[in-house]
Amino acid sequence: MSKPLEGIKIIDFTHVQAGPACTQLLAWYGADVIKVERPGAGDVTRSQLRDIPGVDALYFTMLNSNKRSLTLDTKTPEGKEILTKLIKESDVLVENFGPGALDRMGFTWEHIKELNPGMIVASVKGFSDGHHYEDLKVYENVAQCAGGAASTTGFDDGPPTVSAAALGDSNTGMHLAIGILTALRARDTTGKGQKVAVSMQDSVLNLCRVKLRDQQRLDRVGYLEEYPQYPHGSFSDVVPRGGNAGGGGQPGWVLKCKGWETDPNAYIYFTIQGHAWAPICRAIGKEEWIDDPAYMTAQARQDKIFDIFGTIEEWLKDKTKFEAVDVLRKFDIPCAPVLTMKELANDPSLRASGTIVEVDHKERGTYLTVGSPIKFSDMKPEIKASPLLGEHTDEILESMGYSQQQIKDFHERRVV
Ligand code: CAO
Repeated sequence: MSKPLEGIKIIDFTHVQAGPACTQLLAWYGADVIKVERPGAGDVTRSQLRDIPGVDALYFTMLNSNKRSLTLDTKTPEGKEILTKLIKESDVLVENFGPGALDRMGFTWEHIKELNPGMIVASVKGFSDGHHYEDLKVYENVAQCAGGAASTTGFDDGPPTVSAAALGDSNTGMHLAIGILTALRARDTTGKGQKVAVSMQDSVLNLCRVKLRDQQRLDRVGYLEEYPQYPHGSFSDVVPRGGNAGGGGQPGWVLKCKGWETDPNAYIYFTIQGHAWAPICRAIGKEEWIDDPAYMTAQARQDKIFDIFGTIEEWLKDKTKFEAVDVLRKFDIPCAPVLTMKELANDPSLRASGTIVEVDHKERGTYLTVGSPIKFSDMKPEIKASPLLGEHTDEILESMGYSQQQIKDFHERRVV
């Protein structure tokens, strides 16, 4: 089956998570992604948090599938020459080095544009160009703190908290992928490439959009009715941490189910959707609340919302999280069990849809990874193993016209 991005050649100068997540996505959909790595070392994640000695770590294998690996020391004159040639014959260069590293290597945007006017140069940085922190190096949690996620996550009586979801890394990579595809579409009509830049701070903030909404509401009215602080607690002048409250117009919370005393994940998320009030009352056996003026409107329920959650927890006491959801789904109530990574890894629906996939790797055997979360009616992305360090160096150099002797010399001089 041909893939939509077949024919797009990408120089993948990315490392760690933000950049690799972007190029992996493009590789799944058919782009030829050539991961350029330093000879002998490669992406630092190859050796970070290893579970099998001497074998590429899962951190690497789960973010670099479907790519080819070319080792190249781009600080040597011959390495620069090879990179120059590669730039001339590629469509996109993606990088997430620290600020200024590509320029220091001698490959400024102006120079790349001269070499290949159609080239799209896509970058991830911690902060945007011109930002007063533009010189900072940034990792995931740094971005979550700088982008507003940490100050608004967690509980009111605890410190700012980061999320396990990679809001700074993979999320930024996804934004960059959209930027690259947009620039490719623009090039179809103009013939010209362009520079695409995404900062981790901006990408986190984009996902924290509703918290900026809340800041403005707070500025105007002094309270936020969907937060647990309302109506019994107090508000300062900044958006507080809302615990597990729902972020929209429906109150929600994480509720205990049977076994919570020993199982830290025996919980469901329960949402009190306004128009589902009657079904909720029927589901939990509180029909008398349906027409009770003290309960029948969202406003009336507001000051006793945690008592209502307490009553629902009483009802949940003899039900596992799965049994509870099986009852509640019949009443059309938005809810879900709190699922562990172990449960997700073994979920038959996720296996069937290709969201959790098993991949064969030359050195580690089989491992699990997250496949494409985007589903297409005309394409089923095939998830292939990540490349070994330099696995495709010779074949890539050969295809660029280098002779066997030249390739041998490059190896001897550690250029590749
Ligand atoms: N050949 C020769 N040199 C190479 C090379 C190659 N193939 N690939 C990389 N290098 C060099 C670069 O030229 C650079 O050298 P100089 O600093 O001397 O110019 C160096 O290796 C890489 O520097 P770096 O700043 O990218 O690496 P770091 O480990 O110090 O920092 C990170 C890592 C992630 C903090 C930094 O890259 C960064 O801030 N990136 C932007 C934000 C980002 O993407 N962060 C997300 C990371 S995922 O959590």
